Amino acid sequence: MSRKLVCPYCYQQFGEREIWFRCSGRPGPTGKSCSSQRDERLAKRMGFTGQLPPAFSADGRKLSTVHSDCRAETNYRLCPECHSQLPVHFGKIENRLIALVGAKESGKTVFMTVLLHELMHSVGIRFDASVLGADDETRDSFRKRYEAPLYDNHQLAAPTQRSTTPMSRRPLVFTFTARGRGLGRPRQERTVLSFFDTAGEDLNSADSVEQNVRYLASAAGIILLLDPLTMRGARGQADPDAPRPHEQGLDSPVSVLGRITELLQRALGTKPSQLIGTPIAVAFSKMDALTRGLPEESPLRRSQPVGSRFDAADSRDVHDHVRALLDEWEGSSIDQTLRHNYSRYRYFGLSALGAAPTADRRVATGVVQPYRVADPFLWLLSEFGAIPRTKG
Ligand SMILES: Nc1nc2c(ncn2[C@@H]2O[C@H](COP(=O)(O)OP(=O)(O)O)[C@@H](O)[C@H]2O)c(=O)[nH]1
Ligand SMILES: [Mg+2]
Ligand SMILES: [Zn+2]
Ligand SMILES: [Zn+2]
Repeated sequence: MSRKLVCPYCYQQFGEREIWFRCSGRPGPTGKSCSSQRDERLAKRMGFTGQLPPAFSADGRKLSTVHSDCRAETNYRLCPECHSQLPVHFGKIENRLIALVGAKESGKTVFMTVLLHELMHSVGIRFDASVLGADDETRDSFRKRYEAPLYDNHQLAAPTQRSTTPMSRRPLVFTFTARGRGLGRPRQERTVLSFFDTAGEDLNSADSVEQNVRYLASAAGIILLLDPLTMRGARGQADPDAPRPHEQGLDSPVSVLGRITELLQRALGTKPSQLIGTPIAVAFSKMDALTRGLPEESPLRRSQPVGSRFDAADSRDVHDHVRALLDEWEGSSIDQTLRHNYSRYRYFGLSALGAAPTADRRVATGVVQPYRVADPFLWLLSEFGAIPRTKG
């Protein structure tokens, strides 16, 4: 059995047996220890140039092995491709990568920050789940570069730069652990989350398309974030006070979806007659700018679900409502594209900030008040059976 695993850092697929190890660097039984050096592979692929004990291949199905040079035991397991250290129990537990994609300025960075913050706090409590950064770099960089600026300084990050340097290509990797939906004994379901904070235009330039293709092809689920304020029909209905995205240079949701669909078909080798099987959550961001124009009874004005199961009926209501809105927003071709190319898709409407930011990119009220920000993610998890859902 050579089950295909996917590295959450470089998205390369490999069999469990192929997993590498890194020497612990501690002295072995004879007192000999290996010295640290730069790992060229890690430097090239992930931009990490620090000194580390040597990497070597061994039987990757084992959780630990002995390094033949120093005879010391090690349990640092590595991706054979990029030499990143793999999360604990990698290969022994389900690893489901969730890919987040969307055009530039669609709200990906803010969404990812608020989603993870919510998962670590209120949504985590709701599902009795825990979310942890899988490595030091993720823990450090999430806190410093994403969470603190938004939650402590109430400042939105500058637009994500195109990932030209390898370091900025390193995704943030988290493990999400919750009690699964299994019929018998409750079991812990673990999901590895890998967020590659793409700059939207990366999906255009040829050099970075390759990593994006692997990212999409390896994903167990996709969250596609679309900015309704870039749609002509929706702009007319938006709050006059809400800052509008600049009109030039931004891709319309229809063309973003079209390009993602092509990339996916190519990456997965989908035949013309086949539908793409990867579940895709099509989420409209910045809904705070449109709420006032929605009818009173709109499910997007309801308070968000709070139960300890994914609310399937509520999600259906939102899906149907958004589909109806697409007609008004002049986005019917989005629905056509999804219907003709995907076997599982679901619409969402959400707001990561809960209100429009100020013109100088600050959180208007000083408090981040997300609305339905976790719904797309919870839907995907419920599709995988990793969290329970209500009968809907
Ligand atoms: N009204 C509103 N605007 C938002 C929200 N989230 C993001 N934005 C706006 O969208 C801009 C781009 O967001 P960002 O996350 O940097 O987009 P990215 O380029 O896709 O990573 C931000 O500077 C905000 O002005 C939201 O929840 N509501
Ligand atoms: Mg960004
Ligand atoms: Zn890797
Ligand atoms: Zn060694």
